[in-house]
Amino acid sequence: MRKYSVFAVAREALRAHKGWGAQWASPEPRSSYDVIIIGGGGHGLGAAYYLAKEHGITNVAVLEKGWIGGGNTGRNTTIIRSNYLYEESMDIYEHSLKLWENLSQELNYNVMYSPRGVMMLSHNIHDKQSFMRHVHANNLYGIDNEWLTPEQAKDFVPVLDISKSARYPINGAALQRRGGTARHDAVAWGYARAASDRGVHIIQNCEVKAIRRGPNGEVTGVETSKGFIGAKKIGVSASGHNSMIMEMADVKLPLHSNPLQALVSEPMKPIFPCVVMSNSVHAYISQSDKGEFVIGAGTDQYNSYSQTGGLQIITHTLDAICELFPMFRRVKMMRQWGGITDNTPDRSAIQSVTPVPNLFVNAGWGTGGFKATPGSAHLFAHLIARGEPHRLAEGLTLKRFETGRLIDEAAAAAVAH
Ligand code: FAD
Ligand code: PYC
Repeated sequence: MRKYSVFAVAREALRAHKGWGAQWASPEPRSSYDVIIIGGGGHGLGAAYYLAKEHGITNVAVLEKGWIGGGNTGRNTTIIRSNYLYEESMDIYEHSLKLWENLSQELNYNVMYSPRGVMMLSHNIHDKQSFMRHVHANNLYGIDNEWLTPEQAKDFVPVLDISKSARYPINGAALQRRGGTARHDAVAWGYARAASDRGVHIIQNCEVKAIRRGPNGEVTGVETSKGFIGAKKIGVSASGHNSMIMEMADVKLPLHSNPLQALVSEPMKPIFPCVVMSNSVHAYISQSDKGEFVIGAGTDQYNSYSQTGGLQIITHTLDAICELFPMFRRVKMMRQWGGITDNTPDRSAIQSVTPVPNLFVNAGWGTGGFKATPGSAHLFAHLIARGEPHRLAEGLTLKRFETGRLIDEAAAAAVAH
């Protein structure tokens, strides 16, 4: 396998041509804004779009230290689903899934949302009990999720080996048919263009280095690589780096950052109709519209801000894929890359006011925040505009770490992260 980073190439392209998305980027920032959002990923750009569209707040800047969508938004494996166990999770992920269903029309930009189904393989009685619990919880909450026998699973994914002699035999599967995939960087570009059309400034190559505070502790602006920019309100949405940025305002968050990797194969003819995940074996795979198999690896167990990850993690993942799908053994892998996830102790996100007046945070989406992008952005905009959480995000505030009422969405990524 060749270790080759598309991001190195992209960085060069950015330097040479002022970056992807340059057509929507504002060249220089104003001296101050009503709202600054730190982080030009899907969540930050989406929040800016909804601030403008739903709250009439257009004097907004999104500050991005690199190029928009160059963080986890452009590095993930694009799995979209809402089959979570707890109400706090189901609320926001189902809200998000509903927004995905109409997002291309909403933004007039094809985000290639493809509800091709997300199937979770069960290999043993523990898996089965756990997935059945999810199926029942989801159905009671009005969310689609169904249990399939091995034969029904094979009908849906003909290349599945359901023989008893398989290395990891399958005793059934849970299927969310409305789940699926989307084109990740299109989401950033779609929100960027739509936000820009409404007057939002998108400022790339603008790293936030410090948060300035006024006499009552309230935020007054940020020191950046392009100088000081004033702000009445600041929303921090810088996945992987949130704890570092919040420390600039003396707020300590319960987060740790870990690398997470993915890889894609050479393109093949269409053969794989949906997303298949196996928690017990830790492997998941789908096929992109270009024909590449998209494969996600596990999280490195050590904390790091490096966007690479350990080689042994991906070789383990490929072992698992080859055991589950022996027919893929001779497929060549083309590219590998990593992102940095920020993770909470209960594997659920944080969307919250903070002890610092007019400073808001959207963090802790860990290995599963791509699917949350529209929902999170929509509810984060509400939080920033109104100063209080939306009903659907009430469970995600920092309060739970004071009271100890954690959510414990243990299988948050549906694979063993
Ligand atoms: P990002 O896109 O990371 O945006 C944050 C931005 O903040 C970055 O662009 C960064 O450059 C910028 N920034 C950081 N520091 C500063 C600063 N000081 N100043 C200015 N800007 C700054 N989720 C799923 O739901 N499904 C999946 O299948 C899935 N697979 C994944 C696979 C991998 C390999 C990885 C890494 C993640 C995966 N995720 C998945 C998680 C998902 O990618 C993230 O949760 C989500 O993309 C976070 O989006 P975001 O907009 O918050 O962050
Ligand atoms: O959230 O489904 C998910 C996921 C799978 C791999 C990474 N995230």
